Amino acid sequence: MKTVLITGAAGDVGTHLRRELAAKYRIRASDLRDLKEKFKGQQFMRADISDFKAALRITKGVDAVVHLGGYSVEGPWEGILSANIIGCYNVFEAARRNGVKRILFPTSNHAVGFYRRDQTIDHRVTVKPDSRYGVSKVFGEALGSLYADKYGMQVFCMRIGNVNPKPIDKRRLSIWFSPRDLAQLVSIGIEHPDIRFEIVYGISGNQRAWYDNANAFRLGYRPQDDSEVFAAEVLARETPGEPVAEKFQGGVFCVAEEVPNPAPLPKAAARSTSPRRGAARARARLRPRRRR
Ligand code: 15L
Repeated sequence: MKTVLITGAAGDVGTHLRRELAAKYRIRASDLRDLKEKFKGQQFMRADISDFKAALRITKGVDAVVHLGGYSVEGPWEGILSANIIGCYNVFEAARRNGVKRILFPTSNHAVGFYRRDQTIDHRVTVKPDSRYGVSKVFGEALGSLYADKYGMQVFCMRIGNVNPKPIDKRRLSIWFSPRDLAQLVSIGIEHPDIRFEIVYGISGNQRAWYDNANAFRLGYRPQDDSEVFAAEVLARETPGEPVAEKFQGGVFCVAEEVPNPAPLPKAAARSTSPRRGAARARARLRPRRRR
């Protein structure tokens, strides 16, 4: 059985993944915070990845790293710099020094969030980040490319949409990623024999997808879920959003200086992160307002 390090293991995505992969891999879970949910047999190592020694400690003796750790939404530059730029570098470099060949990097739809919603994009498009957070994900993709070309590491970048048991709004109908499809794609990233450097989209088989996910399908990904089964329910509660946020795939990340994490679902958190409310907050913060 392979040993897989999951950084950011206490977060929502990390928790879904640990639950889904519990029987398949020996999981080493790492985070700054305590784990909200624990699964039998999973080792926990507390670490702050912005500290290189800590990154060295957690990457020792594993077969693969799923590097979820970091700042997961748009926010202040200092937080993104330390967690997503310095922390990401530390994890790649520590893995290399520890002889870990395979790294799965969950990048984000926000690396390409300034593509319009009427466009279909594949894994080869020029990046168009929609936020400082999106830029940090582009940094991680570029770092992965460097470590693949220069050091022969095997790097699997998943531009993740939104992982949730159900899609939470209209935008997420296009980028929804069910926990079991996440687990399938991550397993491909861990197991596929021919990974050198790949970019795929981390979404379910959504009819409303904005992505041509041919690269994931080529590697064997066969999503089991499609957001369409939730479409009527989701659209019934949707209200018109801010025009710039509505025009681009990245939604409110395209206008806001800060975006709260939309998970967990549904209740208050889902309501408080609707594009309309997020955009209203964003309008108040924007200096100067960007027009497109
Ligand atoms: C992301 O990249 C975030 O990590 C996640 O919290 C969501 O905001 C998601 O994008 C999204 O676009 O819904």
